[in-house]
Amino acid sequence: MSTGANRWTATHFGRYTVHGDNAVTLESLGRDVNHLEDGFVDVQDGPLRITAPAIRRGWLDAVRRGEVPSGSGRGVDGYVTVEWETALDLVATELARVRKNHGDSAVYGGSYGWASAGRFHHAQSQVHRFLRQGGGYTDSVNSYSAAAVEVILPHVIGGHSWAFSEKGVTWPEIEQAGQLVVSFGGMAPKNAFANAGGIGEHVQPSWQQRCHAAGVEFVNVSPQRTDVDEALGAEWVSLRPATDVALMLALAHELVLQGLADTDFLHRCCVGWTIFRDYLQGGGDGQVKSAEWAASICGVPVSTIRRLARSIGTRRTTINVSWSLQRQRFGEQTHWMGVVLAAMSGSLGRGGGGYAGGLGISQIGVRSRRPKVAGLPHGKNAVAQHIPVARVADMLLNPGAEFDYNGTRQSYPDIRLIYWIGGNPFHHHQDLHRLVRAWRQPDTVITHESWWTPLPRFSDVVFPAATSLERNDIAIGQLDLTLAAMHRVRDAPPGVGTDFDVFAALAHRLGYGDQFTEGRSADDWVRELYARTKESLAPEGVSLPDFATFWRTGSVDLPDPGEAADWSFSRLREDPERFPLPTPSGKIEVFSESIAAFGYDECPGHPVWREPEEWTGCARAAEFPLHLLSNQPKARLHSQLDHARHSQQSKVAGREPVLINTRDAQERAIHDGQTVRIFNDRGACLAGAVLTDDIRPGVVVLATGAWFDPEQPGVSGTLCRHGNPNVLTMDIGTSRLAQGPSPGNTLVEVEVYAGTPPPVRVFDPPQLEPDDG
Ligand SMILES: Nc1nc2c(c(=O)[nH]1)N[C@H]1C(S)=C(S)[C@@H](COP(=O)(O)OP(=O)(O)OC[C@H]3O[C@@H](n4cnc5c(=O)[nH]c(N)nc54)[C@H](O)[C@@H]3O)O[C@H]1N2
Ligand SMILES: Nc1nc2c(c(=O)[nH]1)N[C@H]1C(S)=C(S)[C@@H](COP(=O)(O)OP(=O)(O)OC[C@H]3O[C@@H](n4cnc5c(=O)[nH]c(N)nc54)[C@H](O)[C@@H]3O)O[C@H]1N2
Ligand SMILES: [Mo]
Repeated sequence: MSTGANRWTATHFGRYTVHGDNAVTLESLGRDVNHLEDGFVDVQDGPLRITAPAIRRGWLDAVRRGEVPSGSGRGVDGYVTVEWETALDLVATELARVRKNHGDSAVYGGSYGWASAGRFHHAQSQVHRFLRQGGGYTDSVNSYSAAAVEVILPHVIGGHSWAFSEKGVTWPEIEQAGQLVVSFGGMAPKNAFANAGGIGEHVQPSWQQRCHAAGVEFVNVSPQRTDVDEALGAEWVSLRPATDVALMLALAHELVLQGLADTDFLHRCCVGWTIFRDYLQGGGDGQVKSAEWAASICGVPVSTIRRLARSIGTRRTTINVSWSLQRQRFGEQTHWMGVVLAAMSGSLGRGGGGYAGGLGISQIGVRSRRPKVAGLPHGKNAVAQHIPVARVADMLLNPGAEFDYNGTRQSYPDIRLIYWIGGNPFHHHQDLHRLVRAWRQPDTVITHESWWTPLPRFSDVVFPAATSLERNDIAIGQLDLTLAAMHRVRDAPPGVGTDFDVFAALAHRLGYGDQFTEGRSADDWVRELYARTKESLAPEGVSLPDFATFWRTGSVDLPDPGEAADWSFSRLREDPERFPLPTPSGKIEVFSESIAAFGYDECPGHPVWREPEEWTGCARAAEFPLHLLSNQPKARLHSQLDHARHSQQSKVAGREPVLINTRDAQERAIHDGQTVRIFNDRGACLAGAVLTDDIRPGVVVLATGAWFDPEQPGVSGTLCRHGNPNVLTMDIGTSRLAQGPSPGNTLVEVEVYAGTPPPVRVFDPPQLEPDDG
């Protein structure tokens, strides 16, 4: 496709002008440059680039002997490079064998992950379409990001699983009428660096500034001071991790005591208020949810709780709950309680206040929706079976076992083949040693990757994938208005193909090639998706330029579609009978009959405080006294580009930095910059110490995303030399309701690493042998 003089591309973290030909440089078009793209171009041809199909030695030998392959050498065996035709034939045959002998549900295609920006080459869309057309597969539901909210809030406020993010308070409203934003888990500026699908405009920081300038005050309730932009002058309420629900309950109790609870709204627009009020006063568990009670759990002074309650009850307040709070045991409770606190505050359904789920993350708060832009159709999945996404290791280890999810009882399928592209489970999943064991169960694991990240090192067949700089596409981010052209600005290295190329070739071998491609090339599809977008926006009075003009100018700004008209909290407040919510009662469910009927003690009919198994208040803390937070990394998007310059520059003595409070460090004789060992009874990793007073004593922070670097691959409990926190986290669902991930409850101990630490090896490319057979 011809591009004219100027060329552009987009990533999840920005939009760029591209200079040069093949040897390109990227110039950020963002106003707030975040540097996440630094080094992206350099790694295109680096030593870790995968440039030929590669097959695990043990798998290849078994298949060539006509045997069913075993997963026991996964993560340990070396790799053989093969011809494309060889790899394609082997994979087509293996897919057909598994489907025929074990049924379509034996294929796991959940393939969770962020992949890259681009609507057509979106890896998950490609793999889902390919596997659906081939007969279907076991899929996953919900996300690692917000599983607990996605499942609980449809019961409480109604709507689809992500309706909470469309119905929350926005910055324009707060600027106009808001006075206070109380943010549980803060709104860390770095979390606005990235947005799924792209960021056309980096406006999150400027919106926050505008609200600050308009006189809005901010409170950062978090173990970390830096979780709110320093320029906002926020008050820091430092609390013990994983205790927010106790604090919120005490705030609720104080609102009642101080006569500030909005009883008119609670009676008219909510159900179950009186049951919940009894609970606050000790009903059910005999415990009054007083400020004194919460202070002893959360480590927040009684006077602060009382004062904060008064502010919340007397000012136009947004109760913002970050998603990190629900990536914890009983994470469902944090956002349910956030909604209830907002309902009590007097601000819900009045402009500029109420509940927000994740304000400050990506583009959340900037607007309510994005315009409809066409993507690659997935088609229908003939297999109905699915799992909550974070239960993948449970599924692989326990085929046939029953599990609970959102009021249903289901059983795990027996997975024989995993097809996973565009994600990195060896970054994102909890308790990685358990995952390694689980991952060995299936016969076959297939992936496509651009680099030798941990996932291909645990796969049997690896196809070399073109990067987003090597494909034409169109992009738009969540809650974004910029439809962006992504120009193919360099040639893929010889031997590399796109995900679409792989699937088209496999589909042809399996007899549904024409159905998969519909006779279109990749570039035809990009034009087609643009045409479909243009057509679907026309009835709304939006007239897009023709494709050639769009492609030449690089982007088009679409009009803000505004709020969805289906329902809103303000209309609920106005007249709950005329404007009901899409919940069973038509009101906000402070008490949910549906949830109560599920009979889950850890998630009963109204929000409750339940002590988690792991927090600094439990007996385990005698052995592992520090609470580990594994938050999103500042220097990258998850594990993406960990090998590139920007992430590499953030390392301390070559390892992932771990933040330790100065006092905790002194007690352990740890100096700034030293290599430390972080451990518990699930695993251990090395990291580089960074001493700070910006985190609460007793808390350490090791961001996610350092490439998993096991010292003895395949050996349980082995040291990760690099600093991946998921060797330490626990792999248990949030509750039987949502079964979301719970990395937020992790206790560890930290010590100076004695002796010479072993070098990080994960950035060495694996040894590849030529095919001899
Ligand atoms: N302990 C702990 N763990 C967590 C979290 C936490 O807070 N704490 N957060 C969780 C959250 S919220 C999330 S969303 C997950 C994120 O987990 P993931 O989304 O799995 O992480 P990424 O590193 O973005 O993985 C994307 C991979 O896809 C590859 N890729 C990119 N584009 C393409 C493409 O076009 N084709 C192919 N074939 N591959 C491509 C990249 O190289 C990269 O390896 O992590 C979760 N894990
Ligand atoms: N730069 C960058 N930005 C990103 C991403 C990335 O990888 N890199 N990932 C994106 C994705 S996929 C997602 S889902 C979002 C995630 O957005 P979040 O889930 O909100 O992000 P986190 O960084 O995990 O957590 C935010 C903060 O919560 C605080 N916190 C942790 N536990 C507790 C607790 O128990 N109580 C309280 N009060 N605070 C706590 C921590 O100090 C942490 O810094 O971010 C997105 N933005
Ligand atoms: Mo996420």
